[in-house]
Amino acid sequence: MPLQNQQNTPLEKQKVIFDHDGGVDDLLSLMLLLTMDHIDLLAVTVTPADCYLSDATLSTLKILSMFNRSDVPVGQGQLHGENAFPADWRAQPKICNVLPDMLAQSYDKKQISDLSAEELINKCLTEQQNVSVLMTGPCTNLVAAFEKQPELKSKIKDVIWMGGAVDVPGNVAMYNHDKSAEWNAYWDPVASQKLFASGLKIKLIGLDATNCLPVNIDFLGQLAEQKNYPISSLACQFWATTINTIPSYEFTYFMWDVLATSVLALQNGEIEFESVKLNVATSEPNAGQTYRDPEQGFDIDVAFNVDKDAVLNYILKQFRC
Ligand code: AGV
Ligand code: CA
Repeated sequence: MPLQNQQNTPLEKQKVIFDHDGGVDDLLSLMLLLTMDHIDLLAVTVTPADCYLSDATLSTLKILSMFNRSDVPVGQGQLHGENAFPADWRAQPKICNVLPDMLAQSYDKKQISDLSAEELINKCLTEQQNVSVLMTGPCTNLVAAFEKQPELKSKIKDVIWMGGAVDVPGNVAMYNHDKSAEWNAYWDPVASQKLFASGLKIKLIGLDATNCLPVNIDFLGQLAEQKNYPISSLACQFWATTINTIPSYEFTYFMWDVLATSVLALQNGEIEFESVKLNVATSEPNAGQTYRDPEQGFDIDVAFNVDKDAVLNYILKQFRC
């Protein structure tokens, strides 16, 4: 049944293109997105950043099948940013594909589009309007898409991006870096800068917002209590694979992407945004840093305050399926 508003006329669903980079929390984000009744998912595209493309594609296909969404095309990104993710991080989500529920899950390879990620994004934008783009990895695919067809920018309602760190330290620890950048922004700093300069309406969910949501055992305990719901059980297992990185700060796994995904549903002040003039550095020692630049910066809506309990309760509710 279509959603209804109070006048009983059908309410249009929010159209979304989801670009992710295959990490454990990217996969959890796809699951969360697929639980949202008010979302019309047009396509999923993969950035080969914090993952290997084949693993991330397989996980994506299996999760879509689990939710009976064999209609959603999957676009494989072939573009690579300047600063590769550590290989052991890229390999980490492989484990998701061999958890029993994922091993047993059938999938349909025919969902893989012949188009590249950026071409698939542009195809969707050509056919639709008022589209939200959710990105939980680097922004390379979207930037390539609008560089090819700038006229399609007008079809984008907003861009929700997990990326950046404004008033808090970053999470990049490299020999030629001063630790001021977040990884998604650092992977392809030039694309990050182009995204900010694009004129698109950008909602940035950076480390300022995500730092309050480390993966937490109490929360996993609550999720485990509802493990009779298959999706709660699987989500619990996915998060369990991230837990051996606790407790050192650099290696703590946060609910980065899941928070960004929640923005599509929690729009009553649970996640507070502030407009800030921001820019992106493109060379060392601070490549990818998203810094305040009152003179030449671009207006970006940055998430700062998060009602953590509201987010966690929302996730618990959605995963009861
Ligand atoms: O910087 C956060 C982004 C998110 O999109 N990613 C992981 C999330 O999917 C990179 C990242 C930062 N620290 C990490 C990361 C870690 N300890 N393990 C894996 N990836
Ligand atoms: Ca990610």
